[in-house]
Order: sequence, then structure tokens, then C-alpha cells
Amino acid sequence: MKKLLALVLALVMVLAAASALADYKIAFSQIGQESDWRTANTDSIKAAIEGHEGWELIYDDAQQKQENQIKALRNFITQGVDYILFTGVVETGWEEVLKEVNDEGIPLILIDRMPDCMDKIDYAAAFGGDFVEEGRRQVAWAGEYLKSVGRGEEEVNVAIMEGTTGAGAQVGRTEGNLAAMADYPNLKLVAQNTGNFTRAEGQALMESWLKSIDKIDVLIAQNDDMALGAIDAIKAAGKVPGKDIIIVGCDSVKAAFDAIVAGEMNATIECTPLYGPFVVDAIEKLIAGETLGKELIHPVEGVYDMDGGIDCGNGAVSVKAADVINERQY
Ligand code: GYE
Repeated sequence: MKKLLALVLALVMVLAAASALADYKIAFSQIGQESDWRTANTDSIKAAIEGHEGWELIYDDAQQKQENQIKALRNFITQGVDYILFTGVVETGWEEVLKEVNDEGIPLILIDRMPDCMDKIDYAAAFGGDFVEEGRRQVAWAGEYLKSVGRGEEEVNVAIMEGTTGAGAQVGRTEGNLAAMADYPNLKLVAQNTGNFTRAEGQALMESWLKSIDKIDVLIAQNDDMALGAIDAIKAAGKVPGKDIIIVGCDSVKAAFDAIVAGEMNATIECTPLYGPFVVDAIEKLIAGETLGKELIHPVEGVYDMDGGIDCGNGAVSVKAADVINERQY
């Protein structure tokens, strides 16, 4: 009988310890799975939260639909989660639901794509890329590269392949792309459409451009997945990617490094998806009662290309991709 009691007691203690482990429920409303960047972002956050003692992750993939994200946020409220991590598929239309999150007193951490109502809601911390600067660097890289090969005076046709219309990453990068075009008068914009940040749509858009536009010299693709899709279309049309058409991507995913090393892509502007450690640090501080600033924190990001040494301005000088490919984490 004593033995049985001891066993029951031990069991009760184990169960109590296990429930104490799930001290905090952390919910994450993710956009979808459109790109290598997104996969790396999801993996980084999942690993960081699930690997933390006492934290449970409640994950929702909205499959690119704003209405799914709104539903997910309301479900998180009903489930009584302790923290919410949020990135919005588009910039607009979040104020009502984010105010509902605020009304429940659930701390909100914004990551990646910011909502345009940041000044009207409460949030505990914000981490995201500097999209305008990334877009500026894409075009500056192309302009400076052309100068370095003696083509600084040549009129060059540029096509801009945009990300998901209305997404922070598309709005910001387009702003940066167009602003930098003004600094290089030899660059002439001949096409500008969306490829929705996916490889398949990047390929289809490039295919149709190659049919309808006489000459494209430079492709600015607002993410690497679209650039990689475009490379397939360029090859299928009998042209040589990286030579006949200069290709600049964004994100710096491993597959883009492979394409650069293979000579099929020229450059990629870094945008880190690795927010897991940022989020863990923020939540730990919030649990400890600290307050974090309202400032949007940008990780430090680089520029990678075939040969290195292209000065894109604002302290960003490109690094040769082949030299650092083994260090890529995503
Ligand atoms: O560049 C793209 C992804 O929001 C920064 O979304 C992110 C972008 C990233 O699909 O590949």
C-alpha cells in the first residue's frame, strides 16, 4: 500500500512539473509558405519557442489570406494565449483586430512585415527588415556594377519584379527601387509587375516579359525565389542568365548563393528571416517585467555577389558569395 502511495505521489509530482513546463502559451500568426525565406523564418521561430523550457507554441499558417490571419488572431484571444507574434500579409486592415488583442492585454510582438497602424495600437516590440534600404541597395548594386564594367553611360533596360502587392516588403522595396533609379540616369524602367514572391509566378512573369519586351538587361527581383524562377524562364528562352540578363535578388537564401556561384545570378541583398533569437530575448525580458522600446529593430544585413567589392552606399559593400556560402544558415 505504501509503495502504491509513493508511486501515485511520484506520478502527481511528474504531472505537476509537466504542467508547470507549459507556463506560457506563445501564438504565432504566420503568413504562409511562399518562399525559402518564409520557411526559414517559420523554422527559426518554431525552434526557438519550442526549444524553450516552459513555453508552448501555437502556430497558424494563414495561406496568404488576411481573413485567415484575422480568424487566427481571434482564436488566439479565445484560447487565452500569453503572447502573440504577428506578421501581416499586407500592410492595411489590421487596426480593428489588433485593438481587440490590445483590449485583452495580450502583449503583441510584431515581426517581419509591419502593419500600417503601428501608431494606433499597442505593441511590446517590433523586429523587421529595412525594406526601403533593401530595395535601394538592389538598384544601387546594379548601377555600380554596370559602372565597374564600363557600362555606366550605356542605356540599360530594367525590369522590376515585385512581391505580393500591398505587403510591407513589396511597398518598401518598390519605394527603394524607384528612388535609387533616379540616381542612375542610364537605367530605364521597362517593366514592373508582381510575381507574388513565388518561384512559379516569377518564372511565368519572366516568360511573358521575354515574349513582350524587346530587351531586358537587368532584372530586379524583390525576392530570390522569383529570381530563381526567372532564371528557369531565361534559360528556356535560350538566353544566358547572369550574362545576357543581370539578375539581382533579395533575401540571400542558400539557393541564391548556389545560383551566384554557378554564374547564373549576379547578386542578392540580404534580408534575415532568423527572428527566433530576437523573439525569445524579447519575451524573456517582458516576463522579467522589462519594457522594450517602440522602435522597429532591423538586423544587420549584407550584400552578396559574384566577385565582391561593389559599394552600394550606406556602408554596404558586397561580399563574394563563394567565400561565405558555407556559413549560410538558410
Ligand atoms: O523577402 C520574401 C517573403 O516579408 C521579408 O516575404 C519578407 C519577404 C521575403 O516571401 O521572400
